[in-house]
Amino acid sequence: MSTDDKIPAREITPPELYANRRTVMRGGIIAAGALATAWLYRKLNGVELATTESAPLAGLVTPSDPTFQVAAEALTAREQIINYNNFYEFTTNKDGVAKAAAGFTTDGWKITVDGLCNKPRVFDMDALRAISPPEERIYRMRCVEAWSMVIPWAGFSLSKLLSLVEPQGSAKYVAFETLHDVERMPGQSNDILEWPYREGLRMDEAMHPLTLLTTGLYGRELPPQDGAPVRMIIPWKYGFKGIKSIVRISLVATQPPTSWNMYAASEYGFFANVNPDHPHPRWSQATERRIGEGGRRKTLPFNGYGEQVASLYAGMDLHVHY
Ligand SMILES: Nc1nc2c(c(=O)[nH]1)N[C@H]1C(S)=C(S)[C@@H](COP(=O)(O)O)O[C@H]1N2
Ligand SMILES: [Mo]
Repeated sequence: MSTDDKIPAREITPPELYANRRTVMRGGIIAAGALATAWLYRKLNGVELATTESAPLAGLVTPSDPTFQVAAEALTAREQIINYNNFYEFTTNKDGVAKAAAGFTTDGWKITVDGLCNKPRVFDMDALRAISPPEERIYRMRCVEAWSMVIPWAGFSLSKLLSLVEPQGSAKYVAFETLHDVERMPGQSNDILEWPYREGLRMDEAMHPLTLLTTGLYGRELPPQDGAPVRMIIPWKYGFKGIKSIVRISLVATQPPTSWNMYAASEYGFFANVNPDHPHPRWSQATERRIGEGGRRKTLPFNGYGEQVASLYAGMDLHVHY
């Protein structure tokens, strides 16, 4: 992988090619920030597609635990991942997020970690990256709107960050907040959601090793449309739990308010575990459309991660705690 590896080669990245690039990538250390983020567009059948560039991730490693790369299906092409997004801070048009977010810069980004912990701390991105090398984790992601992708995310378990700040015994939940800055996120002038976007996890969910504090995809830093510079991915939950562009992580005693639950509690639960047996009030969750493929797939309980996480919900009625 060289830094002059320009756009056309990865406009559409078939999984085989990507696998080769990964092998090359792992052969050596790549300097962070070697390539400035840049945005280019091309037209495909009259549709503008972004070919958003971002810097290669330094020191990407393969996780030692193979259960962190559990998705057996083909990867979704990078071009599709970065051109079909939900990010209401920019636009509610999934095909338009890439363009609407193109000018978003993350220089000087900071994340405050506070609340019920012994060592509250503000992390800049260098401090965050110093916690752990990014691990490449191939995870399924399933949107509540019944589409799905398989994405090579990069990051490390949120538990590593939380351990550093030493949560107190009274901390039962973790609350997350996205940047609130209407100048930089023009979609926030629309009050469809109450800003900032908020999400939350129960402490045991937050500490689960699959829960990924995510800084990259396809071996590169997150592009703006996917939540630069840092977002959550909780692969057994619906996509809306994967809050983007995080500026605050707080340890709290009670279940925190969360954006989609505030918007319509009967439709979007706090837990939001992928559950084919629990339909959304307006549509089934039994099947999904895998972006880039024809036909539909059966949706799996806990999005296929039941072996790892079902025990977290033992004894809970999943139709009550949807
Ligand atoms: N801050 C913020 N985070 C967000 C959203 C959003 O609108 N704002 N959309 C969510 C939804 S509904 C989904 S499906 C995923 C989409 O992530 P992706 O665009 O990287 O695929 O982001 C989630 N995180
Ligand atoms: Mo979603």
